[in-house]
Amino acid sequence: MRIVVLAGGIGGARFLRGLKRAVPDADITVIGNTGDDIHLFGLKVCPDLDTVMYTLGGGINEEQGWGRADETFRLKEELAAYGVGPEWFGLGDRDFATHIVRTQMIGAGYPLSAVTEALCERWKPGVRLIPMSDDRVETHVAVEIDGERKAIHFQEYWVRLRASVSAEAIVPVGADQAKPAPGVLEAIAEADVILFPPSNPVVSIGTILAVPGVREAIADAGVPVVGLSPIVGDAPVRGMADKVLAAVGVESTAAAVAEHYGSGLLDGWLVDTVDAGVVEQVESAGVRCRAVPLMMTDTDATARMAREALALAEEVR
Ligand code: GDP
Ligand code: FO1
Ligand code: CA
Repeated sequence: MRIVVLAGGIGGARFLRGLKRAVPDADITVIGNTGDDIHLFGLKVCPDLDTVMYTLGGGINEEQGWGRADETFRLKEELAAYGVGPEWFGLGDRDFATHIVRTQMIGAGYPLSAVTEALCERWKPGVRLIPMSDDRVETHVAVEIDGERKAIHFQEYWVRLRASVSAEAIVPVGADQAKPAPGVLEAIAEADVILFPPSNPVVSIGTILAVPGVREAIADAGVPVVGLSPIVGDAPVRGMADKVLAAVGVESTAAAVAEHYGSGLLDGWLVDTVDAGVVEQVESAGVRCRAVPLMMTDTDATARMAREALALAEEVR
């Protein structure tokens, strides 16, 4: 079975670990979000690609969900001693190596997709991980700080400000000019099923869908498209997805997120059992819906979620 998954960072990566356990023989292609990418100290950092790669490759800091296990911060401390920041973004020593290799390869002319493939030769994530695009796309957030309106990088909004200022707009800068990376449209066209894991609908999956051609390819693939809600009981399970949903005018409910994707794109939607009350509402909007436990407490629980998503895909096929 060929499965395509559109993934952000932590939610996408953890779901993929369960999906691999649920269907060990499946051929899984992950289309990764690169809108979170940031250039720091002359290096290209790809948080969502790395989160997927480290999580599936066994190198992730499990508690944090991002960055490397057994990490130290000597380099960051030395940079800080020179007054060189940003101090608010925690790049660890082990993680730095990934960004150095990536930046060196890009400088030598390799596209990000080839670089990601090379990095995955070390981590062996057991899936094919492709960035959504080789072209630079950077999510910016329009905010108002002290009466002044400005656009800041998504990481500054998310990590430095912890989404504490109200976001007026979210813009995937460069997306309209970006081309899907080699293999993206092909994987979608050849898929037997397409899954939206419980990733951020705006700044993870929304950014991937903003790359011209991707949304159309998914809608035209003619195979079941099934998503899992990142919103449980009217709040994100983790993080501040409610803030970016508000910025695009979407309520933080499992039903509103399904409606945001739309029945033109989505065939099936899983909500948590606490949200069983919205099943009828989602179905009346033309999306088949089931309520099942959606907390990724461990890999077995996550594998059950993946099996439910695949079962729903068979129902709507
Ligand atoms: P990020 O790039 O690290 O923010 O990760 P993603 O975009 O892939 O996923 C973030 C989303 O995952 C958040 O909106 C969370 O609500 C959601 N999430 C995290 N853990 C769980 C879980 O156990 N169950 C569900 N349903 N959603 C989760
Ligand atoms: N998230 C944080 O909350 N604080 C950090 O200092 C931080 C550093 C960091 C370094 C590398 C990396 O791959 C990810 C990192 N993240 C950090 C996570 C990440 O940038 C965000 O959680 C996601 O991009 C949000 O989607
Ligand atoms: Ca992310």
